[in-house]
Amino acid sequence: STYPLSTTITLPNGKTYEQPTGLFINNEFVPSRQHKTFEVINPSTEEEICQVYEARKEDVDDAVNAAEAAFKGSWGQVDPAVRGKALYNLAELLEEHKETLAAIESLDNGKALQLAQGDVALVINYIRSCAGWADKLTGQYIDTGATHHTYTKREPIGVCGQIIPWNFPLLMWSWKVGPALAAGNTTVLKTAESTPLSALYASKLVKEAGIPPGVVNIVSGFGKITGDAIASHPKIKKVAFTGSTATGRLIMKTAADSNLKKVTLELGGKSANIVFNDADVKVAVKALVAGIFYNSGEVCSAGSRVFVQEGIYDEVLKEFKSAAETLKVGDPFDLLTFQGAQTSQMQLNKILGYVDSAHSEGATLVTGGERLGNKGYFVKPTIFADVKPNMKVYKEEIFGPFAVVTPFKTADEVIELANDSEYGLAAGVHTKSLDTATYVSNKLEAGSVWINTYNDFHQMVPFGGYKQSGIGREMGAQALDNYTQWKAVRIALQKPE
Ligand code: TXE
Repeated sequence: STYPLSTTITLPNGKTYEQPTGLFINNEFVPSRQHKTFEVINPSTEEEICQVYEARKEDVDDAVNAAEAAFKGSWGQVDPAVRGKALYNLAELLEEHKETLAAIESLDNGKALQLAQGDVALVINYIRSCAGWADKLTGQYIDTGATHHTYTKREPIGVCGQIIPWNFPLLMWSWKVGPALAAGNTTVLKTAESTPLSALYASKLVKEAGIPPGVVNIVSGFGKITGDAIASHPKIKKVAFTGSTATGRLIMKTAADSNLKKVTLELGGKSANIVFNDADVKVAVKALVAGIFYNSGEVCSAGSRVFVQEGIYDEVLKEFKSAAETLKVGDPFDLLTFQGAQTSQMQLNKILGYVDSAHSEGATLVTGGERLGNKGYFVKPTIFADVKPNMKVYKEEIFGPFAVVTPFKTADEVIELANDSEYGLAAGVHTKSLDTATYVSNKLEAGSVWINTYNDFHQMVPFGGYKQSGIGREMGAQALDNYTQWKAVRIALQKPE
């Protein structure tokens, strides 16, 4: 028996919707060639939501062929304003469907519905922003003297492969699809195996927006099979990846060994969130909470290493503890919930493993440090203090609601501590002094520095990593660099008769 290409799902809020389950190729939902499906789990209940079709190499080939035909057809050639209009239509449709999209995201990922609503708002803003970029990718005239007429133009790269994670499924879809399409590329995107649902639902809107067949193709599937088929594909000219540093490294190797496709990566982090003696404690603690408990700590830029200057160490720790203990953790569909479930059993186990490690290495448990309940992947907001730079929990990305707190004395000392990491994604600085904020942010090796705020995203602000946290920037003007290549044209001039 064949699994249906669409299934009715009843959401925890009682509403129902139609969830597509096929692969999305050429603007149609289709079963995979082998007709294999895999289950999608609700992380709050550990029950199956539905099954979706699993793409294998031959399905990726189908998707790439569709994307290549679409690129050679109208999409890569059309007046860019037409692409802009289609993306604008898509933003409008996402807005119309925002309640359903947020609910799907919450159901599939486990995140609190109020946070999923925030994700969807940024998705809409970002797709709309990309619509505006479509007709603004201009080149330059270069004066090389009267003998030549020389200009540059920005051209799309072609078929892009995009591989995304499970912590912000729809937001990562938008960061990938938006700029790729604005610049005239076509795409084959693989969602994460634990969270395939929102991108499939959004695919219906892609078609409705008037984006032609083959421009966006979505292949649900696993990393080693579907992801590898993308990274190694000879017809894919560029791969964009968000996920772990280990997998990013592998994708870069595969890209090099296949056809040297261009690579952009957004990887892990162990970001420093630094509080100085002169900080407004209330504002700083709010930013510490946003840094590590927002999205259940499943944020690449999570402020997971908290540094507090000695003079207010005890006070900040006390306030941070009490803030963590008053956060509402549990049912994502309760609109008062701040922290929902971790996305998978694997992540839950990983976090609890780090709790054991912190205990055995002698860190001091301040709060949390255990699973909440025994159904669903919930973890109590966790803080360990007196954490030393040689401990595993200080060095490694945990990707959960798990902060490590370390005291420091001087600005130079904390800069050195913060930079002593293979990662360099983000950092936070909390102070009322303009001198401190500027001095420290200039010296931090991080792609984003938030001052008196944290995890504070905007569609026009570029985001990406220093060091082993990545290559390239997403959002803002910089995202278009990932999806365009410069062509230089020189025309030798002869004087007419
Ligand atoms: O990541 P993977 P996982 C970190 C975080 C987390 C850890 C493990 O610390 O605990 O990574 O998570 C696809 N070729 N981050 O195992 O493997 C995979 O199917 C091609 C941080 O889930 O990086 C999924 O679509 N693709 C991060 C995507 O890569 C492959 C977000 C991410 O999975 C592949 C996620 C392969 N060989 C995890 N193997 C962030 N930067 O926000 C896997 N994939």
